[in-house]
Amino acid sequence: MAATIKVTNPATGELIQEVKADTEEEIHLALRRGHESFRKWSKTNAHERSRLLKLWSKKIQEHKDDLAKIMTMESGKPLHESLGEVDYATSYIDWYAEEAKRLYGRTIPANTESKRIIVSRQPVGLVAAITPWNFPAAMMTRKAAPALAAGCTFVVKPAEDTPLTTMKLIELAHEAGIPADVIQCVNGYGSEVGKIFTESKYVRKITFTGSTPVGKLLIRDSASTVKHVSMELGGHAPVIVAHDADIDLAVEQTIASKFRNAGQTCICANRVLVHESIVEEFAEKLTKEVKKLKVGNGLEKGTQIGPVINEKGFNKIVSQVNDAISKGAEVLCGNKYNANREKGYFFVYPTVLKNVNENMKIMQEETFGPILPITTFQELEEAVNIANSTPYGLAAYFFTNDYRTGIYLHEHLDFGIIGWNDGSPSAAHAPFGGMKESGIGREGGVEGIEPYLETKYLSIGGIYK
Ligand code: TXE
Repeated sequence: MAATIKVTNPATGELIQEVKADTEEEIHLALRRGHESFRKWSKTNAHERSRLLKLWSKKIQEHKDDLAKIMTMESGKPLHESLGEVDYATSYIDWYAEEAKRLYGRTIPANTESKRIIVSRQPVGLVAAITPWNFPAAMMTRKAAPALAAGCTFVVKPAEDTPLTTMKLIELAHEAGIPADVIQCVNGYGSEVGKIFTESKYVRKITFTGSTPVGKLLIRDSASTVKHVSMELGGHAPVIVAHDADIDLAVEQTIASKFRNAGQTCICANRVLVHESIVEEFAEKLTKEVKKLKVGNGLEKGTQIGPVINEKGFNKIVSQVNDAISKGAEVLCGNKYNANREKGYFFVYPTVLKNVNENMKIMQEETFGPILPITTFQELEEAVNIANSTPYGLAAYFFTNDYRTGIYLHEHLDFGIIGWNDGSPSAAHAPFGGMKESGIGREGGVEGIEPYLETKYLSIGGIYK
């Protein structure tokens, strides 16, 4: 295993910090500690776990500015987005601090007077999480908060690009009084740590946010010890703009969905399907607004689009744009870059493409960059078929003021999250997650604690002789 991980600023390529990569022995030790502390933590009463989670949330809010700065430096996202992410991250802790107190069981009427059946919920055990770089705070708390609330212990491996935000969050959890062995961070490279996590007999659950290919590997490797798995994987969100849509609203919300975090969001708009009768007006208004977006270092005031995370991400974006252009796509704006492979920074200017078709990679694969392809449809059924035609099923959006169109689309789109006249549907109180190859399980809402719980029942006999 490499001894250190170099964390660089994607806006400048400069080294921020070298983080020690944990050795195999250190990772095994962390897992053993997590396993050994499970009995005590799972028996800590729910109100106490709730109290500690609330203290953690409070600590994070007290360090909001430092955390946001670290996040912007290591991920590249604009500072105002990092500040927003800190709030989003604590909203999960606040939500699950309350849900911790609502882990109800039930009684089942028995088929004889002398018996009672009581169903109770108990935590699954030690949880190992692997998180991505695009939301280094929220993707961690969205897993840690329900895990701790349920009574599980938790070990996280953050993405190599962005470990610093996570390390700070863990430090704050300990300062808040959550025992050191109950929530831990280990650092290392994905495939190496992933192997240790999946093979460990101590880990009872793997929770992952990242790419679909890695998710598939983790599911496969978790089978050897029959672990619980939660997977939040890639997306390829369609936006359907019906003929009767409020075009200004559709433009505003599509931009909000697509260009946040430089398009590196699993639920961001990835392809826009516009009714042919309004495509000219939609494309013109959208392009006018997209051209105004300011690209720059996330720490500079006014920046709306930061750099993309790294060279691998940059290469994927450029290859999708070039593929689309070579197959006939028209560039309405963008297709411009400020990148330096030696220094290690990669800015992609927001790009709008028209005349795209189903044979282009951009219409089939997740882009993870600030590129928006526009195509047209005539009948709603055609739009639904295009929307459902990829292996992904995470988020979909549509714009219409006709309730019949809205209900039809809601019922026919195979996606876990649907925004109707809404480009920002995520919330701690809603069940986030995807269908098909976008994942398994839900995070957030009352559903988000379920994957951390086992169901157990007790059958009591001999009550009346
Ligand atoms: O993902 P990876 P990458 C998508 C998006 C992006 C693409 C590639 O399309 O362009 O994936 O991004 C860890 N065993 N998403 O390369 O590799 C890794 O260390 C165990 C969507 O960054 O999946 C990091 O912590 N773990 C997504 C995490 O997986 C492994 C967010 C994500 O990295 C591993 C990120 C292995 N073999 C990317 N290999 C979303 N759903 O929001 C890597 N990792």
